[in-house]
Amino acid sequence: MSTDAPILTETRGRVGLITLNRPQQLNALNDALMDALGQALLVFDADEAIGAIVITGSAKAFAAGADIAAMADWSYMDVYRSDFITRNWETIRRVRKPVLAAVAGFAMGGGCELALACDIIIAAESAKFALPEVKLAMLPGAGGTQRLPRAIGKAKAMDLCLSGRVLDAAEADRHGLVSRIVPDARLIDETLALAATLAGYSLPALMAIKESVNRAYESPLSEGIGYERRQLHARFASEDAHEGMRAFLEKRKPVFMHR
Ligand code: CO8
Repeated sequence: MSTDAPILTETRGRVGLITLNRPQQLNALNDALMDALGQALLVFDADEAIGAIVITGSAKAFAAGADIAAMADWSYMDVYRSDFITRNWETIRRVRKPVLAAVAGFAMGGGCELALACDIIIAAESAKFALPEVKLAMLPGAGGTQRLPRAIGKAKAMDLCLSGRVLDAAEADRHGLVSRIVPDARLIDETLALAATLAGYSLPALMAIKESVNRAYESPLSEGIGYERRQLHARFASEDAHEGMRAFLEKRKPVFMHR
């Protein structure tokens, strides 16, 4: 792939790594980038040799939001007819393998929303999260008004969405927006190491856990518990689950066949 492509992809063992690559525009998320990102996610998701996916940006910006220059002249009819956001941003919701965001620098607007759509966010100490759309008289319309309250509660979400203020990594960690904070120099290595650990587990188990946690996010507790129980019962149909339990009892490392 050429180095002026909007994203770069590579594999590290069983981990697929996607790097957003518009550094001059602080990785502003235009259609070309979001189309390419969706495509890369689907390719890694379908690849038997990949168990987890990492999305990252540059040292200065994970992504500074949707591309304001691209959007400035669009009309209602343009975005309605083209199904803006739904058409390509939501591809990430179809990915069944774990997706980790490695965030350094700005994660603003759509950049913050992209991170929120990932399963795990690892933040560098430099990470800065904000939903500043209100300052443009827009709204966080790529999932921000829905995922942020579920992630950090209504009070904080209202504060951030209505004020557009910036949350530093420490505050983001305190409120449960991110999974953990690491020094900037360790961001990629630590995220890849975590992704490699996940990718070493049984893939069907990872997918069932991801589906179940997402169900908790989207349904009442009683429905979520019922769904989780069915997923648990289904684990007993998995060769890997029996291998995992046998290996524990035999005090050895399990050998997973991803079945
Ligand atoms: N879109 C397009 N270009 C951008 C964007 C963006 N979101 N962010 C930065 N850039 C460009 C700048 O225009 C600048 O370009 P140039 O060098 O040609 O002037 C270059 O990137 C570097 O940016 P700055 O000079 O501004 O860098 P600073 O370090 O001074 O500031 C900031 C960094 C604070 C991140 C600043 O760039 C900024 O405020 N950016 C905009 C942040 C923002 O408002 N994001 C939200 C966008 S709207 C959105 O994401 C909505 C998604 C939801 C669905 C869509 C509905 C709107």
